[in-house]
Amino acid sequence: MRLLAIAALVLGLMVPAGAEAHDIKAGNLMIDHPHALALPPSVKMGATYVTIKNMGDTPDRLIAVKGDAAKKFELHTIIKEGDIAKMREVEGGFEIPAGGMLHLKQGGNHIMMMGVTELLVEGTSFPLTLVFEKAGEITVEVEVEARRGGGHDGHGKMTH
Ligand SMILES: [Cu+2]
Repeated sequence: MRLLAIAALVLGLMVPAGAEAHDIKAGNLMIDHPHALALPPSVKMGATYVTIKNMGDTPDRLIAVKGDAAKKFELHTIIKEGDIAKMREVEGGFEIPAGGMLHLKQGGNHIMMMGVTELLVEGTSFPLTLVFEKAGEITVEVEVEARRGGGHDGHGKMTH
């Protein structure tokens, strides 16, 4: 048992304490690990990431995001123009396929926060309402996490 635990630790498979409370189930959707990256107070643009699993047999869509932590939330994707990666708002939101998942992550699809109104400090959290085409509105608590890799996650280098 001990060996197994160590192996799991080495492989990064250990689930941190409290992780279960972090998963929110709403109808057929499982909302996993909503998180935002900490920002210096002078930075007013941020991003939130989340993984949404659809355990149902019909697709759903994340069509909008609402909250008080920023003046405006947009659903962004990244397009490549030559060597330059640019962020674009997606029309009609993101699909969550039946039996599949939507994985918003650094360097990929994300929830853009324009005009951040809250201080995003590591260890704090803020409520965010995800609006789904079928499942309706689901409010989750977004945890603010430290920026890894010295902030070179690619997001800051992108232009709108
Ligand atoms: Cu963006």
